[in-house]
Amino acid sequence: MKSGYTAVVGRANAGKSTLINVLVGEKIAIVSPKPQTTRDRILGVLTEEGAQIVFVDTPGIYRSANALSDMMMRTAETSAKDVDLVLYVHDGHKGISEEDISLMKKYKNFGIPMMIAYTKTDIMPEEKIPADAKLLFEAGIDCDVCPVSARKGKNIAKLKALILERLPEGDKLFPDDVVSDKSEKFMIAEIMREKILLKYDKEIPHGVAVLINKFEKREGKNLYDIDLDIICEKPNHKAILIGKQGKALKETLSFARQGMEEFLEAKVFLTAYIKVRDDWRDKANLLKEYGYEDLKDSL
Ligand SMILES: Nc1nc2c(ncn2[C@@H]2O[C@H](COP(=O)(O)OP(=O)(O)OP(=O)(O)O)[C@@H](O)[C@H]2O)c(=O)[nH]1
Ligand SMILES: [Mg+2]
Repeated sequence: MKSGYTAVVGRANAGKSTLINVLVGEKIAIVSPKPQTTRDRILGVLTEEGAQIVFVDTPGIYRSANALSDMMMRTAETSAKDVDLVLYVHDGHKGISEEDISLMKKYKNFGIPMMIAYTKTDIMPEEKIPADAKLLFEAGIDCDVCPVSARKGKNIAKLKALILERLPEGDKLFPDDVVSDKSEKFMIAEIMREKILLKYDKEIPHGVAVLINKFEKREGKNLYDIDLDIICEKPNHKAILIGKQGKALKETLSFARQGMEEFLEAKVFLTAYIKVRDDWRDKANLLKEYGYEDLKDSL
């Protein structure tokens, strides 16, 4: 059978996690319109008759501003090294800049087979696609460029077939029923963060971490009790998170509870506390406490 690891890399907000969710057919990573949504390396496993692709979702490339984003950039780089294929995701509707080309060249120089998923074709003129493919080729990026729309499901089967062509023959890497290397508890914290990313602006969501204190299924019931802390980095952020008379928080928690219920296919009883930990994104001990550890130390 064909099997192997495919690292999914590219700039922040390009559409990497959305594409993996569509390819795997399940939500393995959260998605938002804001850059730096994915903070960890997350495996998404697609198993089919005679084939298994292990997608490695990575934090998008973005300017580093603190110890957390430094760590995310290291994770993005390390994750793309020990794999069979690099799938570089490019947001087609943004055009192609010098920076895009130099980043693609950097990954190409890793010496691992590379392919480009040119995504978001649903929100751009079709005729731009061949022109951009030519531009890339002329710039020395001579790998396959597969135009796709993760949102509309366009060309996804073709992309999958192209990936499989490039993967080696090998044994199954994960059991058939495994779709991710992350736990349900991890996903619950991520869903909370996703709804905060969707609901609040500017630095607020980027300065939030979610810590699950309790994740328990009630005996004999399809109901989970979930208690969590929403950690923010400044007292005024806490005030914004709560909002006037607690309205913003109430709405966000209700939104998060619905997302958790869909994911768990069960009822959820959610309790959340907001805590301030000054500048936690620059404090090694707090990063560790909130689950952000350097990949090289955790592999
Ligand atoms: N129109 C359109 N939007 C898309 C498509 N794929 C992703 N998006 C949107 O692009 C935004 C970013 O998507 P993500 O999947 O979170 O992007 P990412 O590359 O994982 O981002 P980071 O984790 O921050 O690096 C979201 O608002 C998605 O809904 C697509 O095919 N078409
Ligand atoms: Mg992502």
